[in-house]
Amino acid sequence: MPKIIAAKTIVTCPGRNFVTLKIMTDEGVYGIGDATLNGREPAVEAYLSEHVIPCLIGRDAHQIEDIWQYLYRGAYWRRGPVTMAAIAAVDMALWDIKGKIAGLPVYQLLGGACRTGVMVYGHANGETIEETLDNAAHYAEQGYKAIRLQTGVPGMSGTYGVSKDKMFYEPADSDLPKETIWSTERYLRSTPALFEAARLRLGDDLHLLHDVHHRLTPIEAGRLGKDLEPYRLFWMEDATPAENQASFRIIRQHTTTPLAVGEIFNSIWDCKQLIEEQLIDYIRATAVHAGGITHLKKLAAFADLHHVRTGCHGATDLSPVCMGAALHFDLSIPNFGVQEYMRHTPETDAVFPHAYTFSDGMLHPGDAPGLGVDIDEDLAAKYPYKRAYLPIARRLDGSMHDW
Ligand code: EZ4
Ligand code: CO
Repeated sequence: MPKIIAAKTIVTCPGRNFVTLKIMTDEGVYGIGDATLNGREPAVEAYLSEHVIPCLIGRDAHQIEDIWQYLYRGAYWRRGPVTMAAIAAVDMALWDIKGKIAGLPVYQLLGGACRTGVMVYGHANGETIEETLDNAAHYAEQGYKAIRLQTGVPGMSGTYGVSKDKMFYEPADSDLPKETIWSTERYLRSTPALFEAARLRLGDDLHLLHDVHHRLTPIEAGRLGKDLEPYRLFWMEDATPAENQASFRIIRQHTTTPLAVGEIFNSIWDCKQLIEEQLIDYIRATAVHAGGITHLKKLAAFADLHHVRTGCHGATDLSPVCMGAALHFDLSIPNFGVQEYMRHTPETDAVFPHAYTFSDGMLHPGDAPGLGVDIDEDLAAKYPYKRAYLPIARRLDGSMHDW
């Protein structure tokens, strides 16, 4: 058996913060896992160093499920993003090790490929509709088959999803949370016009997506979904905060626009009702924030029984290690829907050399043994941690809203 002899965390900031766990075995094979929790990176780093790594030493690295159960049940305090990101990092690293020892890419261990590649969606955005659609056309030229559209709400600076740099979007850009303003009325008025113009200019073949980013009440979301129906969206994402799963019944009663939710979920229990009652169409839980490949596999199997497909979160705060894990998972499950793909900067790609490649609107994890993603520790050490927080949003009267 490959015995775990050491493990360590690596924190680096090649443009943004990433926490990576590296597990070493007595056979000389190591594995890596992503443990990045945007804006709370040191909390997961401490959880791993203080509470997880000491428990791993001496264990059989092949016992992925048992180690998962040990960390989940053994903590007594179950779930939560910090705990689940830490467990996820261990899980990814162990799949990486198993793949390297077997000489197989992880997707082969998960049952093999169900498709030739993983359809991804890119992010097109702009302050104006015209600018957003210029960007979308640029994505279409690069071969993307699915594009998320976000545009500035007139009269509101700092709209979610709109970035100054057209190819890279990094919302965690401030030492303390930046304050933005929000008006539901203005947003509900301006958004349908974006999709009307998009269909006119981009045609009917592209999949179009939109992220509401937790801003609406259920009845407001029902209204937006209805207004967007003529433009046949692939999905409307995070229409309302989802702590109250039953609230999605209201949205469902009012619109046939497909619904996606779950990038902040950390276990199957966050979406049990959403899936069981078929209140959503796509579940967006990710490997890093929802307990790794092992837990996502269970979640996806449960979702498959209820006609729910996957759409893993893939923003830049999920490291290339998580992207690698997601692609092996996406390739191997029957009910894959789409994978979010926000490209990392060249600095980040250099710190995390990887086997996954993009072509014709699809990503493929590659055939390197394990996850096919590595970390250049010398380069990582050149970029020390820098505190960076996501913004907050306030309504026009100054009260707090959901960002
Ligand atoms: O705001 O990843 O769909 N993507 C998103 C992202 C999230 C960030 C938060 O860490 O909603 O932009
Ligand atoms: Co989102």
